[in-house]
Amino acid sequence: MPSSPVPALVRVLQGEKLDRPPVWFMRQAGRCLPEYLALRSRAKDFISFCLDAEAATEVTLQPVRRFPYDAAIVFADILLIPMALGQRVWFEAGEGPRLGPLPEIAALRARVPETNHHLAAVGETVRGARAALEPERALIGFCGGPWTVATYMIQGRGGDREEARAYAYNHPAELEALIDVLVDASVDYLEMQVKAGAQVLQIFESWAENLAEDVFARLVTAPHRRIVERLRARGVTVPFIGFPRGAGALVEPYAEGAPVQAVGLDTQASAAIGRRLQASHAIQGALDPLMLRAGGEALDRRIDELIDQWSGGRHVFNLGHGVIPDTPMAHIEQALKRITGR
Ligand code: 1CP
Repeated sequence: MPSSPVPALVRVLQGEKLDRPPVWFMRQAGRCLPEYLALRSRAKDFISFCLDAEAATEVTLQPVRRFPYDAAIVFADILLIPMALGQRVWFEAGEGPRLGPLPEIAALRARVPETNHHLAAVGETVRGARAALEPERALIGFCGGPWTVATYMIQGRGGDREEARAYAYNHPAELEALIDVLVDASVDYLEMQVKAGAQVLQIFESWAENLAEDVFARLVTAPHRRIVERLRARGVTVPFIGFPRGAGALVEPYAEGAPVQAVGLDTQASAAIGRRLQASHAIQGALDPLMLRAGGEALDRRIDELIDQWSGGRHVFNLGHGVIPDTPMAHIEQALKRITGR
């Protein structure tokens, strides 16, 4: 019986260097696709849309139908975890996420065993997407980094993270306890995604910037290490991508301290830092989403440059942050053609 091919993304994360980097884009599902917006306009609200497995499976698959991406990412959101733990979460149209008051840590902790019960629909989405996806394409599961999720829980919204950083200094014990709860819930949630068919896991630490070195080690690197180690102890073998966006020079101590197989790089990451990381890791990312939106010859030139500068090691082509909602489809097509030749 012929065995199914190992997707290019998984091969690179497991240690192979391929001639062309596999490619996917963060936030490729949802956001900019017209077929997403049509489906989304019929949903009651964003959270119920994420928890409608049939709709979420469809949205997961939409980008790979249109473009030659090497992976699909499950359609969900990092703020489903606070919702599962009992904090109110909703989305204000045109503004972004809003969260109700932060519950007592003990109340959040008591809900951890129920996480997967509340998020069972995401498991179904993963199962449905994996069943429909060609074997050559990988399916990526994800969670938010505990610090990033905590910033939303503390502030009740996005915006600058000053309030969350102030909380970290004013209430260090409470913050550690909150992060512990998020680590525990994320471990259960990621295990569920792998059992349902996720072949790669990414931790989105979108707000890793502006943290002092020791604080970064405690709030970002150590919790990521606990997540990966706990999943390994449960027999989970899939590769991890850690993405500490905004880490700057701290991305190197991060890569040493968090046992991830790939490190996501943001738009400011230099060629040199990427090359140093490639000695021990696969690297992913760095194309500015604004450049993708702008398109034109400069986009092709930058794509060639990124591929060239990191061709000596393991590289997963991606953006340095998510696709911007009003990115023209033609520019995504242009980028993928340049990267894949298709
Ligand atoms: O109205 C809508 O259609 C809602 C827009 C939307 C979408 C499509 C939100 C609200 N979340 C998502 C899906 C989503 N979010 C995915 C799956 C799709 C994909 O990646 O292709 C993923 C992986 C996320 C992850 C996510 N959510 C992050 C980490 C990545 C990043 O962009 O930094 C963060 C920070 C969130 C919070 C969030 N959810 C939604 C918004 C608008 C935001 C950001 C708010 C802010 O800027 O603070």
